[in-house]
Amino acid sequence: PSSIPLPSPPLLLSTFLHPSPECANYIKVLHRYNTTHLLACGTGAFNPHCAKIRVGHTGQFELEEQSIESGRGRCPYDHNSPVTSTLDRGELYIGLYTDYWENDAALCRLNNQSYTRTERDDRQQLNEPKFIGSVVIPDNNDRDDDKVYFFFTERGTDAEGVNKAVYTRVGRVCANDQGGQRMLVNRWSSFLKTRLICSVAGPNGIDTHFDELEDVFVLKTKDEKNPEIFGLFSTTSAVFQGYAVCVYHMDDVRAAFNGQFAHRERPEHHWTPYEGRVPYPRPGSCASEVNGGGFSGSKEFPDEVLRFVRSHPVMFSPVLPLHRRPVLLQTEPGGRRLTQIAVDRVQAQDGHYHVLYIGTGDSVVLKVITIYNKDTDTIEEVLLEELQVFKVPFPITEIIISAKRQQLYVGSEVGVAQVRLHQCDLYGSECADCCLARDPYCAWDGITCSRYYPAGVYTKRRFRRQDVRHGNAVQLCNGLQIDVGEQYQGAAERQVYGVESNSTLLECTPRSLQARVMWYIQRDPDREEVGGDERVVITTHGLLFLRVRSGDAGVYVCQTVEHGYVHTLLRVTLHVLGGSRLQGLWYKEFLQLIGYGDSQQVEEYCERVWCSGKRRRKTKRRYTQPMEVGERKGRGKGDPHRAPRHTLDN
Ligand SMILES: *[C@@H]1O[C@H](CO)[C@@H](O)[C@H](O)[C@H]1NC(C)=O
Ligand SMILES: *[C@@H]1O[C@H](CO)[C@@H](O)[C@H](O)[C@H]1NC(C)=O
Ligand SMILES: CC(=O)N[C@H]1CO[C@H](CO)[C@@H](O)[C@@H]1O
Repeated sequence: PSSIPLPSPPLLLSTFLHPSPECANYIKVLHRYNTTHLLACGTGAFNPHCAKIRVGHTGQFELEEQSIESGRGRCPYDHNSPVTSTLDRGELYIGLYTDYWENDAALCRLNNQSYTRTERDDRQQLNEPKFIGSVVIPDNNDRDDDKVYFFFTERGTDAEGVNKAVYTRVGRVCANDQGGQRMLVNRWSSFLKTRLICSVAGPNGIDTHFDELEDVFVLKTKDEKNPEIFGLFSTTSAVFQGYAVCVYHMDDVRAAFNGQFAHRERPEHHWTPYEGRVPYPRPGSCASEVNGGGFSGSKEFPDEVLRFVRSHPVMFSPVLPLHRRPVLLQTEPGGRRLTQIAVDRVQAQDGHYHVLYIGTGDSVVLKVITIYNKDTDTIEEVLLEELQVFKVPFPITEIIISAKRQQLYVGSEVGVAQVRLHQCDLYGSECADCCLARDPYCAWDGITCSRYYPAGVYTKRRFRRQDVRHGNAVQLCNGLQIDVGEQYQGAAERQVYGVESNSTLLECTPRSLQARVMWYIQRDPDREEVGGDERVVITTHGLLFLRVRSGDAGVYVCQTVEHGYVHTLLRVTLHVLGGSRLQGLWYKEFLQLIGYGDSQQVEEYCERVWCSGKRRRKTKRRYTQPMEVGERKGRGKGDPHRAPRHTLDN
């Protein structure tokens, strides 16, 4: 091909040109190689190739023909084959099946001079792995101590063939590992691995483990030595289907690798901590100044160290997640399949938050925050938005955040979509709506719900109202708009005409499903709550009179209560007309009769009575504006599956 299409995996553009989809060139490895070039490797119809692509200033891509070379060992043959790679200081670190038959799984480093990898056919090192993620993380300021971490799943190796359980692993090597001199030539001399745990405690004391890693996201922080690691897991249990997100801190990862080695006399024995003497330098450590500088490279390590690391690649302690449990859990039967995760760190007025973007099997991206309550040791999930990214349901295969552009790039087999990280104006035009949304990107600036910037980013910022942790709109928004008691500023006024003995609906739909609706009838000077009975029913669409009576006439107030915030949505004046008086009257004549000569009000009345279906659609669209692609759904709280579902009904 004269050009390798972007962006990354899996790419189907060329399927249209080929009779068989397998023969397309799927780009499986794509990295920024240097300031001017990208490195891309594709399956090339079971004939992997790599090439450099020049990136022009104006965004055009040009394949360097002379740079095309074999991609064997750098790209799988089959586009369905799992692969992960990361490029650091010109070196490519990659986990993949290197051969056509997918017998040889390896974690490798490639550069122009050398090729270092895991041992072939060593099931202790890798056993039917599925590669998910990889990242280079420094340990300290000595670059020779940098470690490469690989995230993958593999089968347990207990008693050959009996235990086929899948475990999630984090494995690591020294970035500067050159292998051994006499043994372990071109093989890692520092490869170690341990288990990543993501589980919930069961009522019977048996934990449910989420062992199948689906995706991993490494959130870089200012301290590059301590990124936060987010794992999206599923469970393969026969009785229970679910997903979980667990967060890991580097302290805990390092503690596991600095802990005891696991040891087993024979494959059918249990793992125990290795109690014998551990050789020096400690197996798995790097040849660096920090480690004493006694070895200029791994080729100088004593054979004893290499032999030990070869026979004890597993650590005894697993890595436990933050708070010892998932931050997000989805265990509802028939719930959504979750496929991808990306995380943005957002500074809000009351601290910083992790906004999780979770891709599903049906083209949706869930935007969620999780809030840990130290006092109760509980985690609250708040679903902020549900973004239908593609119109057709396809699994999300990639989510990339651009902090610079404040955009999300979402990939699936059908294409790539660009979605804004936040669209604060969709939360409504009032302070309370903005606060109750609890979106850390958004705050009430006195006029609109708009992007929140921490103090100092822009000078002369107005006071911003935001409360992500509690969504306490009463405290924040009172004084801006007094909405309790007898004052109803901002509430819509409406007239409704009912015909005696016929049914009448006083329409009032809250913006959020979590809000509780209350109805009052004004009986000067007080008001009375409408309780509802067999004749008057409180429905989700409003107050329904099955057979309205003349005594029902009056002023009705529709209020919602959410997080203690009372919001008056509507004041309706209900007029009840005697059935017999209507006979033989044309509606305009009738209105004139009761004193509504005003033509605008007549039109309104017309619309309400005769065109009510149309009108309802108009008001609904305010909550669900179509996106650049697909649609953006409203907000909600708690479990993603109890999220409000505002549907487009036109
Ligand atoms: C980037 O790499 C390409 C391919 O090796 C090379 O031709 C180019 O000169 C490099 N650019 C810079 C700025 O080093
Ligand atoms: C890679 O190595 C080959 C042979 O040793 C050499 O000809 C080539 O210039 C090297 N390429 C780079 C980018 O260093
Ligand atoms: C105006 C109107 O809709 N009137 C109806 C009220 O209900 C009675 C019986 O339920 C109907 O016969 C009327 O047509």
